[in-house]
Amino acid sequence: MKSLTVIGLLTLLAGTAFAQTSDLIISEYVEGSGDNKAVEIYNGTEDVINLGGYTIERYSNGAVTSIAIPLDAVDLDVGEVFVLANPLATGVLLALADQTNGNLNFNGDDALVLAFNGIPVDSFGRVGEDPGSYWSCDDGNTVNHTLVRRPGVCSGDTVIDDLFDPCVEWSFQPVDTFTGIGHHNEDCGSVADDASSWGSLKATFR
Ligand SMILES: [Ca+2]
Ligand SMILES: [Ca+2]
Repeated sequence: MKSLTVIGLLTLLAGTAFAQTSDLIISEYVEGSGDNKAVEIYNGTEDVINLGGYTIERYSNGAVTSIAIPLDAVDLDVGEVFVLANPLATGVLLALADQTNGNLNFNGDDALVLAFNGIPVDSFGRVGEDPGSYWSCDDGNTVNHTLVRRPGVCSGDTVIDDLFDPCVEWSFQPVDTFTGIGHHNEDCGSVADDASSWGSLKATFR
């Protein structure tokens, strides 16, 4: 048996916990023309997650109270995304949607929160702040753009009312870009290729 210190083992186990996203995250935000609005939600955890109990909350124009959209209680497989769109969106976007809801009608200055049983697990924007027309940074702003979560983001933004700089965790694409909808790329690792999975741990001890 190879020698493996307790600290080494703990490091491996910690690596396992770090290897996936900690909960669902918002992986894409579509603030397009007309009613082309959508949110993509990604399951980067190691477990199938049923979306029952999850909501998208919309906080409009600096409001501190929200309109909640319950997600359909369907199973979201590991590595898969769920797309919520406005029902009046263009057909190309609707074809990519798993669920539609008319309350998904933000327009750049509205904060969104992904919550589970009312507890925030991720957010976009800053609840309680009306930024005018949009939040902005050097790369762009939150109106008339598609924003994709950066691959290195492995946990949600659960502090819903602090400063929001969209450049930190999001990359910008032109208005009405839908080519990234339906899949998400991250480099948080996965169970299959994680060197600290139980399988490789057992192999290490063998
Ligand atoms: Ca935040
Ligand atoms: Ca995507």
